[in-house]
Amino acid sequence: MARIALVTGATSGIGRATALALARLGFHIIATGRRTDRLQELQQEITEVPVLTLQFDVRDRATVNEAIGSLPDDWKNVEVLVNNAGNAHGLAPVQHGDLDDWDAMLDINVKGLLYVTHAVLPLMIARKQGHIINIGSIAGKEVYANGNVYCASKFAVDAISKGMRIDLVQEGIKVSEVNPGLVETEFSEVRFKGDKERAAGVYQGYEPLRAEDIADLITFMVTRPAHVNIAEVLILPTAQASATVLNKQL
Ligand code: NDP
Ligand code: 8X3
Repeated sequence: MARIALVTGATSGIGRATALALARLGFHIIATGRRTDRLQELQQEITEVPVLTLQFDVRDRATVNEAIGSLPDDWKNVEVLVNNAGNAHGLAPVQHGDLDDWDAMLDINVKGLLYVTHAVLPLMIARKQGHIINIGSIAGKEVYANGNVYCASKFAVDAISKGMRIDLVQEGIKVSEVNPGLVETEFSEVRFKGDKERAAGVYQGYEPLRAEDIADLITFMVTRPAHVNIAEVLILPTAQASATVLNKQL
């Protein structure tokens, strides 16, 4: 039987690299995101295994359920779910916070992850097998200045991951959490609302992680024997010691 992996946020960065890496392992890929053109590009790039794309916004509960519910029978046995879709929106002190940014981060990073998981779980529970990998962050371990709500969303991912691991242990389902430090993706461009120069500055003066580094870690996690679960990993660039301590050489 085909092994199936579903990756949210596969149109960019960590999710895209993870979809490519899991395809190289032989997983049939369900790639999701909002940008249809990017999903199609990814589908064309992966030639070694079948790829099914689902376009939905993780904030929209009905659409999430409809999309997962629409999976053809031979795509329903999702073995690996990578809950990756998410972003930071803004970087401002709480007294100057933008309410739309707050809604976006809590709705996408927290509720979106829950909606997708809720839709996929029955398929895993029926088989008493599965592996859920949640992408948290160092921001879910340490709060930094102006990170307030983004950090809260990632602290929530940390709590939800721990809770899922407890609740799903009797179902034979592995739950893992990957907490990256600084990874050069479109993340900062989204955070700074398209300001490419400001976004590029985040990654100057040191070597940040690449999306492929996170995909490598996920490859390692999903290739462990059935009795081994890598529950939680903090993965940083060598130049990063904490959320705020960085060896920048500018
Ligand atoms: P990118 O901006 O490159 O990718 C974000 C992905 O999330 C895109 O594929 C995007 O797809 C998807 N996404 C965003 N909003 C939605 C939505 N409402 N519905 C569906 N999909 C959505 O950033 P990264 O690859 O860096 O981020 C991936 C994850 O890694 C996030 O959870 C982020 O918080 C986390 N992370 C990132 C770090 C970094 O330094 N880059 C460090 C630690 C954690 P589309 O726009 O097509 O919908
Ligand atoms: C992304 C890393 O440090 O910008 O979660 O929050 S950071």
